[in-house]
This record gives sequence, structure tokens and C-alpha cells, in this order.
Amino acid sequence: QEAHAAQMERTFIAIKPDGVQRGLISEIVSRFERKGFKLVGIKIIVPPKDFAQKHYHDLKDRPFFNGLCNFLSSGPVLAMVWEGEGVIRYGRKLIGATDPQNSEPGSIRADLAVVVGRNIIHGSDGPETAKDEIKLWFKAEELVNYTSNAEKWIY
Ligand code: 3AN
Repeated sequence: QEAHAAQMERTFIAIKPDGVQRGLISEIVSRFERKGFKLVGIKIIVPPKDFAQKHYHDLKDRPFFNGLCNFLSSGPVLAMVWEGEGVIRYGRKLIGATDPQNSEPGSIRADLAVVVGRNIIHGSDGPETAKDEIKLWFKAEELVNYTSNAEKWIY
């Protein structure tokens, strides 16, 4: 095992079935990539219903919980882990407010979605959820550690 610098912050980002079906993968990935964040894990899966319920367990008492879980498991989801300084908080900024009607123009949900139930993307809302969600969606060996040549220009 070779030594490497302390690992930077990581967050879990998922393009939900609406975003995948609408062909928005490259548009969304490109926004994180151009910013200077680093992709360290990616896969496309149809999450089973019980998996969706685990992912959204914090929302289990909300009236839309069942519909939300059915929706997440209704088709392919692009699951990703992005790394970089401040990526959890800034990732949320790139994504925009939960309801696309209230998201800041320029954010992903504002630019690409209209209603809260089809807001195309998920992003961890803090360090604890990031850790839990990365663990839920990815095995350790599915995540890569590497130094990109661009990093000396980004940091
Ligand atoms: P965020 O995804 O911005 O962290 P949460 O965690 O409050 O927001 O909600 C998770 C997901 O639940 C949202 N992305 C959205 O798809 C769905 N959701 C939230 N509020 C509603 C609502 N009022 N009606 C239907 N779906 C909702």
C-alpha cells in the first residue's frame, strides 16, 4: 500500500431516473467536472425498492416517501462519488434548492427541472450523510484514489 496525501472531502451524487431518461447525464457530470471536482466512483444501477427506502430513510414519515422510493427504483440511476475541497456544500449549490421553482438560476435544478417530485439529482446534505450514502451505494474497492494532473492548477 503506497502512502498518499490525506484524502479530500467526498460526497455522494446521484442522477435520478428522470435525469437519466431525459439524457442529462453528460450535462450534469460536466458541471461538476468543469468546476474542478474529481470523479472517484461511478456506476449505473436500478436500485431495488428496499434499497431506495434505505437511501431515503430520513424521509420515511413524509407523505411522499412511498412515491419517492417507487420513483427512485423505477429505472436506472447514475450513482457517483465526487471529491474536492468543499464538495459537499458546494455540490449542493451546484444542485440548487429542492424545489426547482425556488432554485437559483444557474443551478442544475433551476436550469433543468420544473417540479419538486422530478428534480433529477440527489446530493448528500452534510458530512455524515455523505459518509453513510457513499457506504450504502459503493463498496470501498469501487472507489479510486488518484492524483489528476490538473490538481496542481486547481489547488
Ligand atoms: P434534497 O434532495 O434537496 O436534499 P430532501 O432530502 O428534502 O431534498 O428531499 C429528497 C427528495 O424528496 C427530493 N429530491 C424530492 O425528489 C423529494 N421531495 C421533497 N419534497 C417533496 C414534496 N413536497 N413532494 C414530492 N417530492 C418531494
